[in-house]
Order: sequence, then C-alpha cells, then structure tokens
Amino acid sequence: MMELKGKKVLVVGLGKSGLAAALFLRRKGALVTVSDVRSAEALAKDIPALLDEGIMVETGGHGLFTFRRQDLIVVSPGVPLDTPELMQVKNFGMPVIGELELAARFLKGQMLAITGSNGKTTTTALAGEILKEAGMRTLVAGNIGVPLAGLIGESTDDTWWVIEVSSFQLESTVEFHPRIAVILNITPDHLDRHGTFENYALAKERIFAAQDERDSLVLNADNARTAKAAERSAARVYWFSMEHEVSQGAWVKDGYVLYRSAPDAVEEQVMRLHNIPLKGEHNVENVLAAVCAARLAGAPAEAVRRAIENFKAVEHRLEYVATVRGVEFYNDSKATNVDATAKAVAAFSGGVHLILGGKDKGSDYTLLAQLLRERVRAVYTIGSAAAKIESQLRGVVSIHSCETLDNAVTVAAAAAHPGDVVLLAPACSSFDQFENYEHRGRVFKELVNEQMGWKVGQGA
Ligand code: UMA
Repeated sequence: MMELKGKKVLVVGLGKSGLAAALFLRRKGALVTVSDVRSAEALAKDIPALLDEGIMVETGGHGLFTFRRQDLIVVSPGVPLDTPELMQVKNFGMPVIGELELAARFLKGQMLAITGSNGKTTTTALAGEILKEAGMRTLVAGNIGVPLAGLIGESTDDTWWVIEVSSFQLESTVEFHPRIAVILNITPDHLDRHGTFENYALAKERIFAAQDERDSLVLNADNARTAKAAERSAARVYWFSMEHEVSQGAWVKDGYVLYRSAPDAVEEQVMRLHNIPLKGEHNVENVLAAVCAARLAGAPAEAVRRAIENFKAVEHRLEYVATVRGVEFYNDSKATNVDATAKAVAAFSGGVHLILGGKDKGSDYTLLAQLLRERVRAVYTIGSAAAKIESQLRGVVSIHSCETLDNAVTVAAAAAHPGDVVLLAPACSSFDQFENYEHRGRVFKELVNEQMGWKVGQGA
C-alpha cells in the first residue's frame, strides 16, 4: 500500500470528489493542497473546513508552481487529463491518479463496478439494494454521487463496494481491480472530452484492465461495441440479452428473467418481467445486468427478486413527477446524451412534448429524427445547444425555442392535451444554466408543481 505520511499531495478540483480525497489524504498524514479554477467566493462553503484540517487551498486557477512541488497529484473526475499544468508535470514523471484509483488502493473488501453510457446509476442502485437485501455488507458509491474516498473508513474485509464508474474516472485508473465489472452499453457520449468515440470506448474498457481469470466481466450481448470488449478481457465473461438466450448470464424468455451461472448449470427463473417496477425496455436491460452481477457476488435468487420488485426509480431517471390537467410530467434530467434521450422517448408510445437542450457535448441530434417523427408532438429547446439542435432537427418535428426551462415547461404544458406527456430528457449536460443535472431536475419538478398551482414546500 502506498505510504502517504509526510508526502506532498495536490488534489485538483474541489467538488465532491476533491473534498473527500483531500480530507482522506490529510487523515493519512499527507501534506495536502487543493487547487481549483473557481474563485474563493464560489468555494467559500468548503474552504474553512479544509483550512481547519491544515489543508492549503489555491483558488481562481491552477498554478504550475503548485503542481510542480508535489509527490503525487490526485485529479477529480471532471478535470480533463490534458489540462496544461497536468500535462507539464506528467512530462517530468509526476504520478497523476484519479480519486477512484486513490480510494481503490486503500479500501477494504471487494468491488463490483458498473459502467456504461446509460443506465449505470439505476443498475448500481439496483445491485446495491440486492446485496443489502441478501444481508451482505454493502457500500454504494462512485459516479452515483458519493465519492469512494469519503467511505473508506467504513469498509471492512467482508464489504462489497457497489461502484458506479464513469469514463472520466476510468481514464486515470492504474491498479483499480473490481472482482466483478459490468459494461451496460457503449454509445456516443462525452466526445468533447474524449475526442473520438473509440477513445471513449477504450476509457470504459479500462474497467477490466486489471482483471484476471478469477474475475467476472458482465457484458451486454445486444450492444455491438460492448460485446467486442470480450476479446480483450482476461476475465470470465457473462452475458445479458433481451434478444436471445446466453451461455452464461441473464436473458428474457416467455415473460420471465432467466439466469444461468455456467453453460452446463440449470437455468433459474428469477422473476416475471411484469413485476419489474421500472418503465422502459432499457430498464429491463439494467435489471438483467444487476441480476447477473448480484448472483455472481453471491446474492441468493430470492433476495434478487425481492429487491428488484421493491425497487423505486432513482430520482431524475425517468421519474414520474405529476399529472396536471390530464398531462403526465416525467423528469429524466439524467438523460444527458442522445442515446439516453432516445431510450426515454421510446418508453412512451406517443404524444410526447420533449424538452431538449443544455450544454452540447459534440452530439449528433439527427439520430433522434426517426423516433421524434413517430412519438413526439413537439420539441422545446433550452440552453446553449438550442441553435444546433434546431438546425439539425428542422423539418422533423415542430420546434419551439424556449431558451429557459421555466419557459419550456410553461409553453409545453399549454400545448399538451390530456393523455400527452411532457418529458424533460434534454440530451445535453446542464452546466450552461444549472449547477448539475440534479439541480436541473429539481427545478423542473418545482416548475411542474407550480403548474399545479402549488408553491414549493407547501405540499398538496
Ligand atoms: N475544476 C478545476 N479544474 C478543471 C475542471 C474543474 O479546478 O480543469 C473544478 C471545478 O471548478 C469544480 C470541481 O473541479 O470545483 C468539480 O470537480 P468534478 O467535476 O470532478 O465534480 P465532483 O463534484 O467531484 O463530482 C464528480 C463527478 N463529476 C463529473 O464527473 C463531472 C460526479 O458525477 C460524481 O457523482 C462525483 O464526482 C462523485 O464521484 C456527475 C457527472 O456528471 C454525476 N458524471 C458524468 C456523467 O455521469 O455523465 C461523468
């Protein structure tokens, strides 16, 4: 294990991950500095606690001098690895790792890690619920919103970590070694950071880079780019599929979820499809992946069934908000890429009023054209991506330029007829107008409540 006592460590980025990493490193005796591009005012709520712990803080930009006088640099996931100061010190041989890698080196227990372009938060939450239902010591962490570094002290040798991992986190892993790794799907996302789809896919594949033949890799047999990963993995590969039976893993047949632990094992009937309490086919895929991963971790089939049947949709993932004058409102603020939006729209048979836009990530919105023609009555654009979306989808469907979410909800609610759906599934990240996708989703829900004539906080 890496010795941290007396080492000079720089943490880059003071968001959730940076804060947790800095406090962990300090407790381990490191001499910690945090550097963030935001101003001291913007970071005011976190700085006093850091100074109290004896952590130094650099705000308003990254100084090359600060970066150069360290023994180790720990980066937050949102900090691109080609940030000039990082590139410079890497050239001098400075070790640079991410918060995930740091935590993975110190935590106790075993890791079940889940990645994918879409569905990873729901699948992580599902797998976590199943292991808890099975009575296993479980910690759920990662991209789902809880940095691992803050939970290390709670882990013991019999802990199962259920971790949502993003391509950003995986880019800076070295020894990160999950016993069970899951890749749900790989479809274009984050091209602004990774440059090409292939680079992005390769970052995802780092989830199994340290695995060997004693480990398990769960892959989506129906997603071409994901299935290709099998060739490069040293682990035992398990599959899940909506379309056909698999040799080992989980699949759907005659209205049931089935699982088989090995090609010559008996197939188990896990549960009826009908009893999955989540909307949309993509959520059946998430269930299949969670079934596979949880059975591999040792959860009994009965606990798997019970936990899934009692599962509640995760906030901001195709979350039902309310019905106002016969119009249903759904919040899928977590649909931050084109594929997630397509899945959200496909969960409804028609009559959708779709709110699209935010910060563009180099996406191709024309991929939505067919689905929009079939199921969407109108699109309402918001944010800085609006002009691009409008030019790519002109003539496909009626488009209203709304600029803000507030405006979009008002215009969509007025246009929708009873039986229609107003769906926030914006296909973009939120950072142009909101703090993050959770903030965007919360604002949407407040606006829907206002449509009902409610004031926030007053309840029904
Ligand atoms: N910053 C710098 N320099 C830079 C860039 C950013 O100093 O060059 C600073 C920012 O000013 C800010 C801080 O870094 O103060 C933000 O760090 P961060 O973006 O890593 O945010 P955290 O709060 O640490 O949240 C991260 C994940 N964020 C990202 O990957 C962008 C969260 O995932 C995750 O929940 C959290 O760690 C805990 O693990 C969010 C996300 O959007 C949900 N993830 C992407 C996705 O799901 O698509 C990958």
